[in-house]
Amino acid sequence: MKEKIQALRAQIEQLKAANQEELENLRIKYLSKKGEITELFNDFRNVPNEQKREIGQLLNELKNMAQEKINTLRTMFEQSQCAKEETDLSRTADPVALGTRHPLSLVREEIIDIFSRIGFTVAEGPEVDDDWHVFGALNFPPEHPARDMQDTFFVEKNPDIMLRTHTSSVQSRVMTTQQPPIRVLCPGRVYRNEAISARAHCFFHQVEGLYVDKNVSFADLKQALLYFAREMFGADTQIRLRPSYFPFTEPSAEMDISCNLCGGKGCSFCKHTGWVEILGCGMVDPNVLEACGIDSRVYTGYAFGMGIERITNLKYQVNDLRLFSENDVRFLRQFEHA
Ligand code: 2NM
Repeated sequence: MKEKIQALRAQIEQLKAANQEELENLRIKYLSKKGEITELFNDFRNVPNEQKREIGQLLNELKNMAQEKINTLRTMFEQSQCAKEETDLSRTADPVALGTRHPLSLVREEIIDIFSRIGFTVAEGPEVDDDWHVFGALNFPPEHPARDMQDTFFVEKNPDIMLRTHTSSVQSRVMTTQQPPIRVLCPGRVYRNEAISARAHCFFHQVEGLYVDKNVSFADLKQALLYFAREMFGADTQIRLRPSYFPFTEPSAEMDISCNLCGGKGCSFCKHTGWVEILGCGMVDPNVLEACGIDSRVYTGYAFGMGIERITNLKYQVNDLRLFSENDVRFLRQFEHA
């Protein structure tokens, strides 16, 4: 009996289990109803009385020791199991894929940024407006072709309510509610009734600028636009102004910049002229100032307007307008770091 107990002790001291199943088998082998240690307890009856005290003690020690050994092994397994399953709260989070800014938003913000550095603030207004704010106040005669059904979207066939065709409608609003000095930038979406193609869309985006004060001259306009062109397209950029016509300005001009792709040498983008058109501008027609309640004998002003799509095309060579409204993520993701 004593030898058996010694042998079991030695065995149990060396016990190892590779997994919880093996451990359970060991428990069964030694401690279950038919286990080796339990069997020894059954044999205990046959131990002579004078040895019962000593053997009993050894047996109890053996049982406790086996129990302890199995318990330690079990906690070991449970702890490593926990490490596998439990959420590690100290781990850094999985990166969340961020959206990207739309190229038109990037360019709009850049334009606003550049003009805000020379004192312009932003004004916004409704996309649905009335005839007076879109055309009447801006010196568009009643028969002007821009008012035609073919160019303007009217709301519910009402000839007085329409989708704005330019953001100057916001500027007529500003001029009727504020007295000079006025220096505003009006970014926004405008609508024109056109068939959709690579070069035309039924809506696009504009930024228009307006400066009204005493002694505002064409030279001020030219200098502001030169500053803008160089901030936007680089310090080497040249500008030129060509006479033009707009109902709300007199005189009017269109501005070209030296082609920013070939540097003015001539390429297919500038059709080998070295110049590309980027905006329209002029001195605000006195009729516009008067219509809005500004004294044209005291104040003069300049105004300009540009298409954000056009500027974006020049900056990023996006030459199909449809890309801007299709939301193809392969296109949009290219502006992730712009
Ligand atoms: C352009 C070209 C020329 C313009 C005029 C006005 C206003 F409200 F003062 F009359 N705002 N914007 C203007 C002038 C816009 O866009 C090509």
